[in-house]
Amino acid sequence: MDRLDVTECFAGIQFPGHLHTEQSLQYAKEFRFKEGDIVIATYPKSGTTWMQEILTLIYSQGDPEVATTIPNWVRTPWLEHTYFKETLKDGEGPRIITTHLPSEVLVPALQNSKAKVIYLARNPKDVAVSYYFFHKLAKFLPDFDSLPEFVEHFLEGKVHYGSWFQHVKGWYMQRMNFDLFYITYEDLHKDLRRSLKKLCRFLGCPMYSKELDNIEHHCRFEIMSQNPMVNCTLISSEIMDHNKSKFMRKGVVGDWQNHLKEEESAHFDKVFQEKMSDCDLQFVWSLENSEDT
Ligand code: PPS
Repeated sequence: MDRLDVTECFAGIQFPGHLHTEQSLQYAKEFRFKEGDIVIATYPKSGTTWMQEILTLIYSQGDPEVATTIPNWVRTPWLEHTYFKETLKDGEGPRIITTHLPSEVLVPALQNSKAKVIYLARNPKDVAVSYYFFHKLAKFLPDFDSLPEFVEHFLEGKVHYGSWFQHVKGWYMQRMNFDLFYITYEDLHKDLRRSLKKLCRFLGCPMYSKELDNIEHHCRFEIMSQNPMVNCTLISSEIMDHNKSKFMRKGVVGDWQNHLKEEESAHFDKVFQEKMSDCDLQFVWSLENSEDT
């Protein structure tokens, strides 16, 4: 069942019909989390795959065996996907569950659970650019003629998985209600070692420095982009056209500067200020001057 051209609407949000059905989304909404479950929650293109790899490596104490032999969608399955039920395993370690669902869908299930949530956010200009190129690669996402056209839809929240603004604010606001660790893609870039230590502390996983060295090494972009278990090259060209773009595309902070014109960036800033005015979140837009907004 490919359903590449189908759009599934759930909780007022559009999802690709490929791997998402009314039933799979409802199952996700009512999922019974267990104590010890770890949930990676992200808006698309925020570094989800990076976090999946980091958690895999934390729970293998830096040994790359699992990360290089088991696809990431098996070891850290997506809660809302049709295959989730069959894929989620009760293994020796904690169950690592990934989701792009917005907080409003999952809060009822999570607030009565003892699951730990890691929310990873990324500056929205880089998210938008990465997401645009992903639309070229992924045949289960709609076509857009140009980046400005896509950015307009993105700013209005009229893209699959909904509004970036609502997603980030919605999850961030839940940090008082359950065990939630908020971190950004840019934090991982700026100081991976420090971010790993903070994550390990949150997860209650003491780590030797040699193990941290190994985790740092194996989750580098250069290594991950060559790993078929995460770089999506195992996915057939009927579902992803690997000639159009790469899943592990650039992996940098500030690539938007190569794609958005000055006036497009200024318009983006204006919408960002308006939509984020009720929130104290800061974002790093480039690492050259580490300018926070
Ligand atoms: S998805 O489809 O939502 O699961 O995509 P997601 O994994 O969230 O985001 C993909 C972007 O993350 C980049 N990425 C990395 N950057 C730096 N280091 C590492 N190790 C890494 N792994 C993934 C990936 O390249 C995508 O960003 P862009 O900007 O398109 O390169």
